[in-house]
Amino acid sequence: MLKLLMPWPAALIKTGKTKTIVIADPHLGWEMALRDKGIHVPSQSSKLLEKLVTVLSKYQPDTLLILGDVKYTVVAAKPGEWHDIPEFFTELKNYVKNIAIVRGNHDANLEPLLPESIPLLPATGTTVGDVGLFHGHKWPSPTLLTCKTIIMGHLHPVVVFRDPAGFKITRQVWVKAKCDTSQLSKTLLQKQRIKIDGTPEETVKKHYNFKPRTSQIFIMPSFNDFLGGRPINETKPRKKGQASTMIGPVLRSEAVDLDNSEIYLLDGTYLGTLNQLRRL
Ligand SMILES: [Mn+2]
Repeated sequence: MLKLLMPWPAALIKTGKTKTIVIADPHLGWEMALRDKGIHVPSQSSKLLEKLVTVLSKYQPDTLLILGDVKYTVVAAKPGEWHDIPEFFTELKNYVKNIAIVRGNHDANLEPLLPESIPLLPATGTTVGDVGLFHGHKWPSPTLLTCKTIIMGHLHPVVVFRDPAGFKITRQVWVKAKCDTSQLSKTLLQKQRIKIDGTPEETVKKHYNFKPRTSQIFIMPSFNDFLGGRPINETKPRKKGQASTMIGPVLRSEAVDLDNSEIYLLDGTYLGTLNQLRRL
């Protein structure tokens, strides 16, 4: 069972035995990059920790899964991160038994900053019950096709509105899109260099011995609300035969119908479809 934990940018996945909280893109240490430019922003790590502890205390999961981009720097860690990140996880361990991380594009060389008990899972993703999870900058593993629902991060989706006075309002959002099972199967098989024999679904069945089921995808808001986001209603609609301007291979593929995706505010308010919001 999957539940979006409105108003938190977090999701809960319950299976028969397990309870997992999922968050994405905390980007710890983002403010340090600003400091290099002379803009002083106090460390946000303690605020993020407090927010996360509130969610963990309320739902008491046995596992916390972070869907990539734990840190801000892409490759090397900055001196501040050597302090903030280990401390963040050491403190978190007081509130949840297991923590796991799916690698994002900002998580190179993250290992030395993590307590040994925290596994770093590959960017191709993992599954929890009937939910497949991956960061979003790379193609997921075909194994995720066993799941009806896929969740990704990486995009940091926001919508932007302008009022007549020219004021700009930016809000973090959840994106819920339909996913074409056959098209996604086809693309993932091609990425694995597997020759399609019959339909893509039949080929998945033959090679992996399961029936692909993925029919919807959620794009999570970033857990760090201090960060900027990608204004998804300022992107162009997909034109037939043309690649979309969205980031990440899955969203660029024809498998995900972003134009008709449903957009929700963090508090659960339904705003409309992406196409409707583009007209604002
Ligand atoms: Mn990312």
